[in-house]
Amino acid sequence: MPYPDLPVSVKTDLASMSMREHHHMWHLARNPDFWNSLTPQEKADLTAQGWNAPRFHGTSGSGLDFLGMHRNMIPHVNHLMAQAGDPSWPSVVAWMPIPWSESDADWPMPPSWPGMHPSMGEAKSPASVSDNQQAVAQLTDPAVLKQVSLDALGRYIEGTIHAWMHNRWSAQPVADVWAPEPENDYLGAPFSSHVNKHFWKLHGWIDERIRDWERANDRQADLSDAWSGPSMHTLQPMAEALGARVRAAKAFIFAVDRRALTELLAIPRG
Ligand SMILES: [Cu+2]
Repeated sequence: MPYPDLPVSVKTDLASMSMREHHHMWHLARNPDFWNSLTPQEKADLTAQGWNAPRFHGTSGSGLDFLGMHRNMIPHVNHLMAQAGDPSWPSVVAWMPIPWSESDADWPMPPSWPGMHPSMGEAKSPASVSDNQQAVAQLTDPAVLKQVSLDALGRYIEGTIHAWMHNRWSAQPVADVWAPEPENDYLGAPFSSHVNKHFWKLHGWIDERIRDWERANDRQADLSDAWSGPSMHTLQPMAEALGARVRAAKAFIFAVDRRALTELLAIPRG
C-alpha cells in the first residue's frame, strides 16, 4: 500500500495561491532562460515585488539559496502537521534511505504517461538509479563533505539528486496545471510540487545533508545570506501581473545538471 497522502488540512494550506506563487516564482526567478525572456517592463514589475534573484541557479551562492529557502519551508509545514495530528505525518521526516526500488511498497515510482518531458523518462529509467546512488554515496561521505563548501553542496544537490527525485516520483499531472485545488499536486513543477507528499520526504532528505555537512566540518551552517524571495505576507498575485509570461513558463522542469553530477562523482571518497 502506498504511504498515506498528507492530511487534507495540510494539503489545503499548501495549495493556497500565496504558497503556490511563492515557490513557483522563487524557482522561476532563478532560471536564466525565464528571466532573460522577460521584457524590461516585466523585469521591473518583478523587481518591484522583490523577485529579482541575486543570482541564477547553478552559480556561486545559489546552493546556499537552495538549502536556505527549502529549510525555511519546513517549520511552517511542521506546524500544519502538528495541528492536523495525523500519526502518518507527525512532522517532516526524511526518506532514509531513498526508496530506490521502483516497486517500493510505500513509495512506488509512478508510471510514465504519454507526452511527459524526456527528463521524466530519464529519471524513471533503471539506468539512472545507479548514477544517483553514486551521487548519494558522495553526498553522504564525510570525507567528501569536508572538501566542499556548503554552497557547493547545495548546488550539487539541486542539480543532481534533487532534480532526479522530483522527476522520478512525478505522476501524470491534472489537466490544468494552474488549478488551485489541492488535487493539483504535480511534483514536476514548483507551482504544485510542495502540495505533494513526496516533496516533504525528499526535501527532508536534503535538509539532513546540511546536518551531515555540519558534523563533517564541525561547524554550524550559515544560511543567513540565502535568498528566499519576498515575504509571503507581502506577496502580490504574480500570476495575474505577469499573465502569459508566467503561464508560458509551465514547461519549467527540475533540470538535471550533468556537469554538476560529473564534478560531484569526481571528488575523492574517504
Ligand atoms: Cu523548491
